[in-house]
Formats: sequence, C-alpha cells, structure tokens
Amino acid sequence: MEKQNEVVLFGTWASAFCKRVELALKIKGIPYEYVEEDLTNKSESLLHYNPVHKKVPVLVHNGKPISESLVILEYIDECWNNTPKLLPEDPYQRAKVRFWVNFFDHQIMARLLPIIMTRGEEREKAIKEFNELLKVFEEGINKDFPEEFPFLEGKTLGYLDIVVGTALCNYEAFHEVVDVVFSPEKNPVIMAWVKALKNHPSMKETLPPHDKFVDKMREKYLGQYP
Ligand SMILES: N[C@@H](CCC(=O)N[C@@H](CS)C(=O)NCC(=O)O)C(=O)O
Repeated sequence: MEKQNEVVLFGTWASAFCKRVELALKIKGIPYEYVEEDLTNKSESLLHYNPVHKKVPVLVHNGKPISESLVILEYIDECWNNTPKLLPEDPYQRAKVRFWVNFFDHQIMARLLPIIMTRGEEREKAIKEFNELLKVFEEGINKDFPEEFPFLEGKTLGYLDIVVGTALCNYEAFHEVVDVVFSPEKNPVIMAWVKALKNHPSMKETLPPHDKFVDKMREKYLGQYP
C-alpha cells in the first residue's frame, strides 16, 4: 500500500517545465518528495532515470521513471483519475486542449529563449514571431473554448492553465530583465487569463519568487552581454 504512493520529482526551481509538474501534483493532492538538481553537475540518479535526454523534470513513481513534462502531466492525470481532472472527459475537447498545449509548448515557448539570448535584428525578429504566434494562440483558444476564457475564478486549473501559467505568470520578471514582449493592449485575452492564473492559490504557491527569478535570469542570460 505504502509503495503505491512513492512519488519523487527531480526538478530545478527556475524551470517552467518542472513547475508544470509540481503544480499538477499539488492540484491533484498527490504527496511527493522533491529533489532539486544542479544542472551544472547532474546527479547519478538523474542520468540513470533519464538517460536519453538527461533533463529535468523526471517523475519517479514506485521506482519507475517518466520523462518529458507533458508526458508526465498526462500520466499523472491517468494514474490518479479520482482526483480533479486536468484534461476534459470529452475526447474532442481533450484533442483540442492537447492541440493548443502542443502549439504553446513547441511554438511559443521555443521563441522565448531567442528573445533573451539574441540582440539587434535577430532579437527584433524573435519578438515579432513570438507576438504573431501569441496572437494565433489567443484567437485559437478564444474560438475553441468560448465559454472558458478568461479563466474563471474558482475553477480547477486544467492542462492548458498549468502549461501557460507556469510559463507566463512570471511575465513581470521577464519584462524587468529583457523588456516588454506582451501587453494587455496586444494580447487582452492572454493578459486577463494570466493575471487570473497568477492569483490562483496553487499557482502562487508554485511559482518561483519574483526577485530570485529576476536574479537568475540576469545571471544566466544577461551575464553574456556585459
Ligand atoms: N521537453 C522537455 C524540456 C525539459 C528541459 O528543457 N529541461 C531543462 C531545464 S529547463 C534541462 O533539464 N536542461 C538540462 C540540459 O539541457 O542539459 C520537457 O518538457 O520536459
């Protein structure tokens, strides 16, 4: 019986990919042990549990490792199916949520790093692409989930809320370090949604502290551009 509840999360505090998993575990009320990884000196356990990508997050459930944050979130939802559901019951709704989660993960999140890491024309191009993709995302979710946006207070956080919230709720830190990349004028639906998500108790408990996150971004990214 004890064995069934053995859940260990290997993560790193500033990673949105890891925060997704932490948040999902909290929403589902699943007790877990957390192991903070130093990515400059990865532990033997991490290399053993994720030999393919050697990345966090990794969830180890009863000794069995699962890698890739989106795979982990779906595993958690299927395995603990008597707790609040992250994905909708209806197969078509599930498909639509998965579509937009993947779009956000592969397209939008992939543009965040170039905004931080590049300068000049290259950076302008990355910001333009990011804004265009965000607009497509905003129009898409607004059309596909007309009754759900902006996020309603009191609602349980779902798959899309978790993925978007853990990536964008730190937008003030992002703006402080690299400038404004999205705004209420350009992205009203997303801004209203993100602001509501930021105030959700489980989200507040999970997000990294603002000042610590700003310092980390400065140290990691701006350090290269004295
Ligand atoms: N697609 C992966 C991305 C995970 C990822 O990029 N993890 C980073 C931390 S944010 C990592 O472990 N990096 C270590 C490395 O690249 O060596 C997921 O969704 O889990």
